[in-house]
Amino acid sequence: MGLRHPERTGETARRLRRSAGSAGLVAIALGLAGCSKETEAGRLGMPEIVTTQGQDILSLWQGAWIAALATGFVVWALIIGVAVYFRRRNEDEIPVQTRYNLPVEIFYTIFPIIMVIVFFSHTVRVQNTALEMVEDPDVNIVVVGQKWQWTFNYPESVDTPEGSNVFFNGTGDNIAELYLPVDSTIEFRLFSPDVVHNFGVPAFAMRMDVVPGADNAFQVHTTEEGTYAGKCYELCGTYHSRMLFEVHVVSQDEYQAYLERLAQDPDNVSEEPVQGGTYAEAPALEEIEESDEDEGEHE
Ligand SMILES: [Cu+2]
Repeated sequence: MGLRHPERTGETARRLRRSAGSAGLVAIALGLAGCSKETEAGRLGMPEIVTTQGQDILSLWQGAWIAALATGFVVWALIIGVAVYFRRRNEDEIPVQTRYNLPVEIFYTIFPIIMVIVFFSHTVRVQNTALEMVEDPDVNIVVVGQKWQWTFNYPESVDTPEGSNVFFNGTGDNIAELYLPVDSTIEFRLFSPDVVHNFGVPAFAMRMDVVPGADNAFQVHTTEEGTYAGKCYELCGTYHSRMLFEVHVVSQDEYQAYLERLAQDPDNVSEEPVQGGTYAEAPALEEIEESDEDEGEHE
């Protein structure tokens, strides 16, 4: 072991840059290899996604992790590498004193800004695709989030003397169930008569605020049958934790059978979607028709 002369640190710095670069490449390669959508580890903790909109969101999630890990590996390599390569090797040695290094300063200002722009643009792109709405979805669901459960309305879905809307009213003891046909585009119109809730299904990778007085809506295209958990994603109050529900994505026949089963009890049937609170005076269907007229805003 000889003395480390200051003029030899240029070579060391080059070695350091090379190792940091290869650590980053290894991280990206590992990330790409491990990120299938088949396993939970590959999905980086996300559940299996059963909507087309959710697939884009899952890809964004995986891409963001790969980019963050690659950045992490480069940063960790630099932190550890610098500590090892530039450690004091001799009592008499004074290391090279670097300051006002303009290229380095420009690099660490510009590069993070570029990274933020890239992350931001991908997020906006995916958000816009996920929130795209088609003119006439296969199924309209009027969702009501109220303290402390959900009501799911299926407007114009049955033909009985009591009306054409069937609904399921969830309670703390009997959590709400939502039936949806598979391979269909579903539109959720969200209403709240009291406080801000948030309607979301992890397996759809979609959720949205349910705001009193606001006409929020989104669509999903279901791709796989199954039973999935749903919840309120907004800390809405005392019994927020009770706002669980269950989503059944079923075949077209099972979906029709469920609606008919629901309609057998006149307590589950009404003329208009039931919304409770102030919405009792403003039927949801009118709002759906109104917002269909100015659908252009969504495009
Ligand atoms: Cu809630």
